[in-house]
Amino acid sequence: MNRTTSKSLSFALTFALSALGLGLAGCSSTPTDDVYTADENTPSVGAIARDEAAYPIAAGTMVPNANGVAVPLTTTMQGLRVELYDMVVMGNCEPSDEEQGEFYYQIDVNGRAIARRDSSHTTNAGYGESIGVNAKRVFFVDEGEVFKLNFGVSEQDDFMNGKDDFVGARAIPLTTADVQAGNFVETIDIGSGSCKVQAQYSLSLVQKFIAK
Ligand SMILES: [Ca+2]
Ligand SMILES: [Ca+2]
Repeated sequence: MNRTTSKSLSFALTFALSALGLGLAGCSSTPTDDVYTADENTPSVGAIARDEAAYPIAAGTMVPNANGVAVPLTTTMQGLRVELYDMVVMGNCEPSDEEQGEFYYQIDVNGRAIARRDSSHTTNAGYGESIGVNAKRVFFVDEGEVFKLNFGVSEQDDFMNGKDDFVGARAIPLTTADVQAGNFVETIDIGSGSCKVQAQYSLSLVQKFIAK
């Protein structure tokens, strides 16, 4: 996984803001969604991964596969779009219902992050409130090829409250057969009881296979 670009970008941004005398101190809402692989950081493959390319894409064009690795598009591959939406807090993982939890997470496809907030960039949300997630990714797979959408969510606690709460994890195996008609949004529970969030995602087809 290559974070060099986002790190250097973040460094450049920090430097620029510091130069302006603004600084980033206390800015806990720094978005860390939209993490890209090395191949997805190249202009042409990146445009496809970000869903900014025009369809249909011709066979032979380098496209991102489910791992975010550039491969030549074959006539049997299909293009999919995974979209992630805000997660709703159903239990704040704190001693009191009145408090807000400090959430961080990683959502990945086949182990490579497509949305991430680390423990130093938590987002605060209480019961019924939303954890902002806004990420989408396009990639190509063959019919029947299984890829896994993985959700991992944690909630941060200070030293008074012991270690962080692990809200939960879900691994969802998907194939092109899981694409539903229309803009169908799937809802899943992560965690349980007083430490639980509800995540939403959609899977849609951006390009059918070229052959047949
Ligand atoms: Ca907690
Ligand atoms: Ca907490």
